Amino acid sequence: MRPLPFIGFLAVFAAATPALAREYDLVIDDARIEIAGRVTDGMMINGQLPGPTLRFTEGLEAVIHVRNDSDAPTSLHWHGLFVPAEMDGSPGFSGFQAIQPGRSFTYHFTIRQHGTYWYHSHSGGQEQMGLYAPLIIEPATAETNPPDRDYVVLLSDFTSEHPDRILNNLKVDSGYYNNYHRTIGDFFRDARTFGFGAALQDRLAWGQMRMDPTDIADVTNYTFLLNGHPATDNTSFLFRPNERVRLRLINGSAMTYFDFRIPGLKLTVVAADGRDVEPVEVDELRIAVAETYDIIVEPREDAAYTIFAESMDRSGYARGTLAPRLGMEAAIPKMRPRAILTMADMGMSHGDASADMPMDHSRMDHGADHGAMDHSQMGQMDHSAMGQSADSHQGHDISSGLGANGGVDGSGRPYGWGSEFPADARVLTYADLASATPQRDTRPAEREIIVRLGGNMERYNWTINGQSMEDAPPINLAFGERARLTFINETMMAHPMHLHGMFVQLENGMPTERLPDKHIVSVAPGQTYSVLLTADQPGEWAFHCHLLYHMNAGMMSRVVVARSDGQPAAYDNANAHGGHQ
Ligand SMILES: [Cu+2]
Repeated sequence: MRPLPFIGFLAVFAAATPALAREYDLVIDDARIEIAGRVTDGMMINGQLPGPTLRFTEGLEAVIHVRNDSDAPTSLHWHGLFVPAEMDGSPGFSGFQAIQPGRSFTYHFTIRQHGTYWYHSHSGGQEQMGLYAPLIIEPATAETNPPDRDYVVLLSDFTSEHPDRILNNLKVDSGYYNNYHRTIGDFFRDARTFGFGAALQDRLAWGQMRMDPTDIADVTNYTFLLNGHPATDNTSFLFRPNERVRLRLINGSAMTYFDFRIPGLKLTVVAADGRDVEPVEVDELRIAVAETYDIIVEPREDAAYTIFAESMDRSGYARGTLAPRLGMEAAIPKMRPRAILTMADMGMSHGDASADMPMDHSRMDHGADHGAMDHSQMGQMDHSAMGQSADSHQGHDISSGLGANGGVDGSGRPYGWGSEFPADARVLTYADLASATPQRDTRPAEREIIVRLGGNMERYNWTINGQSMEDAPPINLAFGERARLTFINETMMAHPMHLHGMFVQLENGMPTERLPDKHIVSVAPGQTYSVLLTADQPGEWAFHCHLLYHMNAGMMSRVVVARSDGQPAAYDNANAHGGHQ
């Protein structure tokens, strides 16, 4: 990455002034960014892409001065952090207002957790333009068995197109970036393999949903970056054989899921979304947009290993190298085929076709009540469902839906979500995650809140419970309330759902006290997942899909947690300590 000259500030690093605070100065500015021969009008933090890594220790005060030298209102949001609501940095929530050009804002809050997090702009498409960076927090007491090496591996997607233009293109034609539309040739191949009737039924069903089975990603044409560098830069991380190396994986992409592996090494996952989990050894993992995973690897050989993150739509990859010496390289794997989704991913049967198409029948009953859904009704959501208890989903065991599903047809083409993984690979699933520390709140949910994830592809509208951001009523929670959120994904895309300010506990089949904390829940296509939530962080919190263009096309709502003293939850940041200067 080579930032072109621009007017602005260089990095300013202030040492901690009060004994127990850590202070940072951040300057946001417009920037011309050139990566791999592509130039864009982007934005940067302290002239860096990604921005500077902020490091804190649990228990200390964070003081972060942000000055906006760019031409646009901006913001920084601390993704996954417990903060007072007015310090969360989401314009329009809890009284926080965007930082205007030429103005400054000081965020300050006590650090109440440790682990791997990141921060990014929550204004328009600025996250795509370059405003994202790692945020690492050390535990208050030293780790008992710290790794020998500790590296941040931040994955992201870079484009030379302006995010407003991308969203506009998608509004005009939701398939604008879908270079993988299936062809009439594919149809005849299906017809030969599955029979003409089955192939036709499948086509008709997709047409009625106004979706496309190859719609794995809405936006393509990205250059994928590892710590801001394209694959050709061979970003390297040094080790000595037999050392334990921690990689803090952060998916700071706007739109891209990655399948991550290091050929020749097992990955021991030790944290998810910043929270420690029981170690689980895998060959690879799929990292959703905005998730973080800490992994430990122990390379034994005096050899290079390729860090390989292929985008889920197989349009490219991010890559780095673990090496004993700089300049070494290992083989770069070939990208694997992308999966074709089937009606089974939606839990739908469609007449005779279900007998012939390569469906996973074990999952049909999983979505039984969706099976009765009229395909033509996709996109028209049940507005009445919100806030009501839906008995059919109560205690829904989602563990079966969290694995790698799908199969391979006679021609070897993978079908179904997650089916690109090799049969002999151990792939992390949500069902593997178990909290390393016992959950403090193990109460059952007092009520269930249904969260239907939907979309209308004719207008590129994405919705929660059938409504876009501007129309959606807030989800109101009483302080201290224990609730179950049940996500019902009625679309063909996975949605990485993010709740600000709190963690949710994913009901993944683990015992209640071992349920993993998550701040991103990637709900696979057509699946229903549920999470538990203790509403103990007062305020008005953003709740949204972390795919940037889904959020900006409506897939956002607000969760309001009343304060314990009965006062309104929303704050006015004119009265907050930070204040505009
Ligand atoms: Cu989404």
